[in-house]
Amino acid sequence: SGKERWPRGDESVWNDGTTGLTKDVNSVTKSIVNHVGTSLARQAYNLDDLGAYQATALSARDNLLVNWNATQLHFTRKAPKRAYYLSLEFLMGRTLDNALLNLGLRETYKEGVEKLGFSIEDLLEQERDAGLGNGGLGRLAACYLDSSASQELPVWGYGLRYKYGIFQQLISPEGQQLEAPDPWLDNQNPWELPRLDVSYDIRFYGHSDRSNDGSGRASWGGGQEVLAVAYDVMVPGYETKNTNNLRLWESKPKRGFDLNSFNAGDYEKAVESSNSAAAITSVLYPNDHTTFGKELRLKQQYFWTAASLADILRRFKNLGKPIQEFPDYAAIQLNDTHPTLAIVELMRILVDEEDVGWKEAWNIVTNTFFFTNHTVLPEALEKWPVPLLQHLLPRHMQIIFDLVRFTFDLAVEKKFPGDKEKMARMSLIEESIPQQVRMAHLACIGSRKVNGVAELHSELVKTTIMKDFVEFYGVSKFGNVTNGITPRRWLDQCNPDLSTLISTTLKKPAKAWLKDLNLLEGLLPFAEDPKFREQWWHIKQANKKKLAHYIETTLGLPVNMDAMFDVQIKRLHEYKRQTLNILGVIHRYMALKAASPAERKKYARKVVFFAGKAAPAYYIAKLTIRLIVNVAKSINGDPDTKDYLQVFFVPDYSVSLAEVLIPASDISQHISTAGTEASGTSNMKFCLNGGLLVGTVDGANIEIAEEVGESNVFFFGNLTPDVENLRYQNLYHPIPIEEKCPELAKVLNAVSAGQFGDGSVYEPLLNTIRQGDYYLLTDDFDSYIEALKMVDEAYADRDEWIKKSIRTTAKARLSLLALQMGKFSSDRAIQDYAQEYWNIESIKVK
Ligand code: B1H
Repeated sequence: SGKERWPRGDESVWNDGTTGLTKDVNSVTKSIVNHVGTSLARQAYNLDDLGAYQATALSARDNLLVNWNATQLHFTRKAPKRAYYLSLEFLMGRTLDNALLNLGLRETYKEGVEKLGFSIEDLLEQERDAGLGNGGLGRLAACYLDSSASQELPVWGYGLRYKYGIFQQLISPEGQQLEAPDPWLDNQNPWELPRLDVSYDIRFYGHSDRSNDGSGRASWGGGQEVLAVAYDVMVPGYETKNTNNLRLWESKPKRGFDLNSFNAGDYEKAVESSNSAAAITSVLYPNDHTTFGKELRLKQQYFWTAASLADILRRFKNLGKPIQEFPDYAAIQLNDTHPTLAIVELMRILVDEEDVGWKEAWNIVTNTFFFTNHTVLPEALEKWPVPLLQHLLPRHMQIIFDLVRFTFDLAVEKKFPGDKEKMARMSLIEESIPQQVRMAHLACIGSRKVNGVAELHSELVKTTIMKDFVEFYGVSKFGNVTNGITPRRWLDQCNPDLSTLISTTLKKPAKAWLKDLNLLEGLLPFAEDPKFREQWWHIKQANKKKLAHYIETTLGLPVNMDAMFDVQIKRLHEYKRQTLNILGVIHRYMALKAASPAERKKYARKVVFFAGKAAPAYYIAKLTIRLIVNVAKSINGDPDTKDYLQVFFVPDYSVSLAEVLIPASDISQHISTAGTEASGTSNMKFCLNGGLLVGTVDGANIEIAEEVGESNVFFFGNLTPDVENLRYQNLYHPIPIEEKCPELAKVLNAVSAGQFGDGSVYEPLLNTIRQGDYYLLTDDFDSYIEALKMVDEAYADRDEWIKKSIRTTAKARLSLLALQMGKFSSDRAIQDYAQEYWNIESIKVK
């Protein structure tokens, strides 16, 4: 038949040779020792924690590999419809602890490692974070991978293997953010498998020649070719054999170096082009919510989408089905507009290479893709200059123009005859100089469905950036999938003591709640049990101590343990309003300073924590960091107030740091200007760990309050429908700040006057508030201070506070849907996508 039979040789010999899982302590220690000697070529007598971590990781990896292989084989045989999650960011954090937990081997490895003379906690600390993302969008992708595998869904992730992830943040003595590279691969990465056998040629530049047969086809040639090489990362499900795959692409020069130049004796030029090939995946762009129109970023986007699509198509073609059935076997989710070129690339392949007619090709495309929008902020909406696209991807630019002329514009003209303004608003091309391609419009017209990430946000998508498209397509194309978080990492792993308390209290089969967060509701009656409350409080105290210890060892400062811990951790951005928080801190400090020692005793004791990175070119955000650091310096050094107020800026925020900060929080801040934060996901993580929220009526805060109860969320501030008017007022009819918000005016004047170091440094930041006040600090300051007062009062009643905390955890789950998952679990979110969007089903690997 010409087909080879697999396996070669004797099948029983093959099966016999397959290494089994390490199931007991004995096999764990054996496998670790074996890896120390063979994989690491080291010996017991000089093995440090790093070496022991590496050997342990390799041993755990062997287990993952067995499951991963079984899953890939099973899925290949069953050939189900699969979903592909295309994301430029996967913010995975550390892997070892998660792998052991999901394999059900955490206790076994703990014991094994101890027998070898190490502590598992120390080894876990050796691992570097995989920081391949900026913030919420990238972490969401990581949570979705965990949930997909845990629910035995055939979902693969596709991304880029950046050599350098999100930069390391340092803080200078003056309080300025400095950026250092993050060489996360320097110590080897045991969690990836290089697949040198899986690679694709990716073309850039060159020329596109249209055929003159009227078919619309063209051939694209010349230019530069770069090699995409696959690296696979295993994604284990929780308590299941199913282990999915995250495929990350690395760019490599196609032929080592340019032989022509080499032979001509120009060695420098010969390696130049190989350097430029390697540069494509060398670094993650550290901006979130702004687009810069840089050629290298566009190269990343095309390189990644083209390699991923080629891989997906090759897998489909192995099934031997007609190309028209592609959408029955593949659903492709676009994580924001970053992978939008995939739509154009699939058109190109179908039309130019697969001989599919234009109309039919468009039909296949629009049944394959799904698009998630993550922000309505105008500065974040991607646009690419036409000349740049034309130069880098000449064929794709032709296809986009053809879509405009032959497909989209015709349909719009037919639906809204003569409405030139609407045509212009909806066009894929913005008529600026130079012209620009609007990626959100392209993503919308090329997708089956478009969704936002929380109810309010999805409404805003429909009424603002996609308004015309809702009229055109009808509203059913536009949906909502509220974000979720994985409870495995964000409770069981990061807060093991609370996890144990919950498990022993619920008395269900051990940890059943980790797969069905609705079970947490069983905690509600225990809020009335004083003994349980005492345990709950003790665990929070212990977590606060861990954070305090971290602060003492990294910043060298003692932390007041007898205080409320107030946390704001997220990317630095004006819309997230860290500035409002620090100005509120100054306000509190000034009040404490003015109070007599007796009066001071009435204040709640408080420690305020900030953490987060600013985009390196975001001047105002960096100034905010500088203000926070210097305010912290002044306040922490003031003996009058130090028992009542401390402030810390914790440098180099990361997934691992979040795992320390979140379980330690009593209250956290989610205080974006209404209508600006699409969802937020840390808000859910805090609640799950029994932390209360102070926040604006924005993003997922709203749905969280619906679940945990309005009395457990401290809301303040203006509402979304009023924002536009207030902005207009602030810009065109400003009221002097002394009149509008005297308390805030006092604070700004104190900063200007140099109470926290040279005031002139902060003028540009203060002026954003004094002039224009786009993010409405002057409108929300008074109600913010009022909300914080309510927090103080609530915290003063310890028993009531603990009840609120317990209820918040218990209700961080309630489902509005008939699904057996907590609303804020990413398990629920992924089920929404699987059922309402992708149309895929679970398959259990036996
Ligand atoms: C979110 C981004 C984002 N929205 C551009 N948009 C980026 C945009 O590198 N870029 O070009 C990177 C990131 N990130 C966040 O997504 C939202 O602000 C959060 O509210 C939301 O929770 C999160 C996940 O949906």
